Amino acid sequence: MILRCGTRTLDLSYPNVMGVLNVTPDSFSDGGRFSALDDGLKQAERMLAEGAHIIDVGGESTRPGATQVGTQEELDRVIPMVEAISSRLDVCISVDTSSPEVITNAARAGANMLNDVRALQREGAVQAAAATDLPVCLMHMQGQPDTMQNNPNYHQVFDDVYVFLAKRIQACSQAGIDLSRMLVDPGFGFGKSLDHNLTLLAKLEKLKTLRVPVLVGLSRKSMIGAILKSDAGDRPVDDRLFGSVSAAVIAAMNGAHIVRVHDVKETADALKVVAAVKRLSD
Ligand code: 7PM
Repeated sequence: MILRCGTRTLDLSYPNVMGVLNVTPDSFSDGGRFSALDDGLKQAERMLAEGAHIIDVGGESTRPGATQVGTQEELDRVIPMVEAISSRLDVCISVDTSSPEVITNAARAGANMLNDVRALQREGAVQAAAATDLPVCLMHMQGQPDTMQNNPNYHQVFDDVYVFLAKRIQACSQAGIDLSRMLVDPGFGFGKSLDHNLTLLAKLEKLKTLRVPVLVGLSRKSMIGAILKSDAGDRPVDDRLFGSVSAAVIAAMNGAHIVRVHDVKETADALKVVAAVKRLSD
C-alpha cells in the first residue's frame, strides 16, 4: 500500500499519476541546454500543480525507429534535470533509463524510482539498480524499439508477458532487489498489435498475482490512435486526449497503481473519480 522511494513514499492505495518529462533535444525549443533545463523545470512544476505524484524524466527516445542515445549524452540530459527538480520541487522523481551509468548517477542526483523499458536486462543494470535503495519498474518489451512493431508475435500474449515479468522479478530478487522494491508494467505498444494491447488491458487485473504494484503507460499511444481510427486514418497524436483518459480509467479500474501520462490534469481528475468508487468497492 505504501511504496518506499528513497527519501520519499508513495501511497498506492489509490491510483497515482506519473507525468512524462522528456528531456530529448527535440522536446524543447532549440535554445540549448540551459533553456531545456529551465523549460523542463517549468513543465515539472506545472505537472506537480496539476496533480502528478511522480515526474518521469527520460532522455532516451524509445520511439519506434529512434536511434540510440550515447551514455554521455543521456547523462548530460537527465542528471542536471534530476538535480534541478529534486532540489526545488516536492515530488517523487522517476528516471526512464536502461543504462547502469545513468541509474547510478540518477540515484546520487536525487531520483526516487527507476523505470526501465528493458526490465534491467542490459549488462550491469540489475547490479546498478540493486546498489541503489530505489524501487524499479520492470517493463515488458518484445524486440527492440527500432523494429518491435514489425509483426509482433505471441503464443498467448497475456501469459507470455506474465511469464517474462515473473522471470525478471526472479532475476532481480536473486541480485538482491527486495520484492517490496519492484513494480511491473506490461509495456503497452512495445512490440504489440492493437489486439495484443487490448487483451493486456482487459486482463490487467491478473497481473496482481505477481504481488508487486502495476504501472501502465497508455497515454497518446498508437493503440489509442488505432481505436479512434476514421476514414482519414489513425487519430493524430495531438487528438488522443479523451481516448487516453478513457484507457487510464480502465487501467485503474483493472488494478493499475500508477498511470504514466502526458496530460496530467485531465487524467488526475478522472483517476480521482476511480479512487472515489474503488474506496467503497473493495
Ligand atoms: C515515442 C513512442 C516516444 C513511445 C515515447 C514512447 C512507457 C515507458 C515509455 C510505458 C513505462 C511513450 C513511450 N512508455 N515506461 N516509457 N511504461 N514504464 O509513449 O508504457 O511515452 S516511452
